[in-house]
Amino acid sequence: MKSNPVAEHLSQCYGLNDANISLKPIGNGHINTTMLLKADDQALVVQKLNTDVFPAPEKLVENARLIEQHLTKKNNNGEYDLDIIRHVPTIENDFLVEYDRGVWRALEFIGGSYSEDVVASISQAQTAANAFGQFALALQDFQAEQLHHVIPNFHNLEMRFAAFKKVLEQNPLNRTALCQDDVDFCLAQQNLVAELKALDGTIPLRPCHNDTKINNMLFCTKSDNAKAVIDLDTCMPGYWLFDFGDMVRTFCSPEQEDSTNLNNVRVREEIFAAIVKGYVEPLQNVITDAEKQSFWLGTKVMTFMIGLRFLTDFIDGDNYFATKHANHNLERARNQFALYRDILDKEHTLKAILEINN
Ligand code: ADP
Ligand code: GN1
Ligand code: MG
Repeated sequence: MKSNPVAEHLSQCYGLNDANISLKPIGNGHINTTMLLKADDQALVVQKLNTDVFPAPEKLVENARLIEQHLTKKNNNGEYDLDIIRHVPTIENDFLVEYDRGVWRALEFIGGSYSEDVVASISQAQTAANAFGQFALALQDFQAEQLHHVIPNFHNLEMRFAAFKKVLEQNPLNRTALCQDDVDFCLAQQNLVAELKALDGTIPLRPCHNDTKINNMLFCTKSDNAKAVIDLDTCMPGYWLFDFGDMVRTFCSPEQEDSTNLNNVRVREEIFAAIVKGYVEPLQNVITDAEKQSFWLGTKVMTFMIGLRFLTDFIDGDNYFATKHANHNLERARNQFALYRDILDKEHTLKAILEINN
């Protein structure tokens, strides 16, 4: 079967037998274009990197490979049990391929696995949170200063507000008229900036994953155990509250991140409890009390901040996140704000689960 030119080119670059090539999209990532390249019994995950988001792809690959090497050492010492996402070089020993005005990289395909967009059960939440905890523990002694800041200020809420206000001023497509209530709601949450800043110096900077969405975890098809933490592109120094908060944001709601069924967007408290239990267990000997206390702020900040980023992108004309239809980013933003509101409503319960005194 003759395949498309991209598939042919990539299979040549990576030395795949190009007899029966196929190239099919996999996953629901918002940034890169992720495809499964198959040839006979070989398979590679190939990704066209979004160079607007990652303008220096070679730095992104350097970062991910450093982490890969660190995790491999841990694995060899019996200190890390999960599979490790590994970059695959071309036959010329390059890690990036420029083709058709895009930049591609290849990763080993982790077979016998699946990812989820919505957490299906309490045990699944605990399993995934525990795996992200194991990942955090394994990176604890990784010198995070070695990492390039591939996206500077990634979780800097003050900078995210500045970007939002700039877009509001420009209002390039006059979309603010469609979302004035959402805009006002966001502007009323600016107190979170000071709350977050107040933590500086009170909790350690850690090597963080920074994108602990449920679909950045691979589960084993046979056992349903966690198989691999994936999407290491935003690993940078940060606070563990970011990773905790992003898990809450993406594990707790029974609805997809872009669901418009806002009546059902809510925090499932039992899932929240499972995240706390799963994540803290591997970190119990290293996590500080202040860090654990900061998880409440992480819960609020991460859910709100991604909503703010979706709304910013909507007003800006959908230039950052991949969208599937008009208003997709607005729908995502409203979904995240509904979740954030429910988090605020459940403050007492969620803090009690975190064992924070009110
Ligand atoms: P993005 O940066 O666009 O989010 P990801 O690296 O998260 O891209 O990949 C998107 C999806 O592709 C994942 O959610 C997962 O379903 C699938 N995937 C990615 N890498 C692998 C891999 N090495 N093996 C198997 N599936 C993978
Ligand atoms: C993006 O790449 P993906 O889909 O795993 C985004 C995250 C957001 C997330 C929202 C590099 O993650 O920061 O939280 O969408 N990644 C980048 O779903 O911006
Ligand atoms: Mg991803």
